[in-house]
Amino acid sequence: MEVERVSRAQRWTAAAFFCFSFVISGFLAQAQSDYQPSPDNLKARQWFQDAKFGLFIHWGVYSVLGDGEWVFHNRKLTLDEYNQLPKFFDPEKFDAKTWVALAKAAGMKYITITSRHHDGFAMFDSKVSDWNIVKRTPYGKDPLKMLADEAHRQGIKLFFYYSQLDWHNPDYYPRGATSWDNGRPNHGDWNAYLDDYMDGQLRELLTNYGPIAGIWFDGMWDKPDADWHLAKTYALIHQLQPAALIIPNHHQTPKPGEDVQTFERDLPGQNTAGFNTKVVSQLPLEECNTLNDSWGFTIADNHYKSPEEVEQMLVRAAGNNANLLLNIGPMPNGEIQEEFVTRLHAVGEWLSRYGESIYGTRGGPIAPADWGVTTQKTDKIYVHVLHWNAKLLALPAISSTIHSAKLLSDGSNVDFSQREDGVVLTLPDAKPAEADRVVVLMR
Ligand code: H79
Repeated sequence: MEVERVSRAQRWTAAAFFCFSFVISGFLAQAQSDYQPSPDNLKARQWFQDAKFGLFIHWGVYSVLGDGEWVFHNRKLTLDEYNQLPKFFDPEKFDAKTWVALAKAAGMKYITITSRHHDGFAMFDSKVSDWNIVKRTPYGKDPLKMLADEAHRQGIKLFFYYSQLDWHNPDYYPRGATSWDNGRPNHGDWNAYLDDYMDGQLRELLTNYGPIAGIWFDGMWDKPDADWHLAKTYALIHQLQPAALIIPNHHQTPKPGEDVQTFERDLPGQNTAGFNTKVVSQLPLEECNTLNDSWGFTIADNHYKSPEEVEQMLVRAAGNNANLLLNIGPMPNGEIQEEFVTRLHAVGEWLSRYGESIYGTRGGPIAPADWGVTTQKTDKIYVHVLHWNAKLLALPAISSTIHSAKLLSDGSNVDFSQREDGVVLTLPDAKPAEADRVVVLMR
């Protein structure tokens, strides 16, 4: 009898709690449709736009196979096969201090790391499921915790990439465009996947790691027409950390509650990749791209971009009013390969000289073109000459009066003439392997 009464009381408590949380989440969900970013969030957006350059890191149990982060899908592996991978993941060389120091040496202001990719494997200590690094690998530690602590120590911001697409969890059902028969049952609880599993993990990520700069979502394109309970998830994030920026890589126009618009392997609005939207919103913008051709560690990929190519990519992003999030895929032993390290150092060295024309700027007054782009900050317009061989460069009209033109590299004067229909610059010859000739116009 006694037992019965207690359990009835418990049931009532649970029911009341359920109703309460339903009302609260309903309220919060509605709140996102007329989302007003908090003052802290708006400040974070400013910071983000000033930061300009971030390090993207794809690292997971897939790294063991050295064939990219899609290997589970590309080889059509079964769950039983893929479940063996964590046993071989033992990154004894992982050192958070080295990773953070590398990003800083490259002139980067933030790191965005895969907390879990499409394989659903949590690279952090998650209590929501044991499909995680602490429970399943010989390593048994939480690298995201070490990275978060070190990022805070060294003063660099940390974002968590989080895949909404899941090739492992049976509750990711009905499955999406990338599904294959890997041994999952043909049923599952979609609501539980979103509300318990995903939101549960996001709650962990935004509770246990100190201030997190934001969540970078990916994979919604796998089920573009599904109800992703976005309002609820976004409200949860903004409730736990109001300044955290929500950056969704869903390839669609931004939805209520989102803080940054990101473009995969494309400048905003260009859609050379074929899956990005051409709509460019008023939100802060970001382009993500790779330092070689891969996201996750790929042993056969040696198509590394040169430092000059990366510098130009960064400059073109800035000229398009966007950040560059540049990706590396560290090795399964926790080391970052030398080819990445040397290039990142070279870009950092370049930024130590040219950073003034990148950090804290916004897209300039002249439309980006093949010859180059402009950025601007207070009374300065930075003309970035990226691809122009002639002595004279004729720019479109600039509304303000230009008082002087100087080379950023050595402060020497650049001849110019301003007319109603344009500005003509007399350029110095480009030096060998010079990524960018920057002319500073004072208005
Ligand atoms: O994490 C990295 C990649 O693993 C992931 N995003 C970056 C940051 C990524 N997955 N896929 N892609 C990038 C390419 C996109 C492919 C798509 Fe499609 C083409 C998405 C929609 C059309 C193929 C067809 C997949 C879904 C439908």
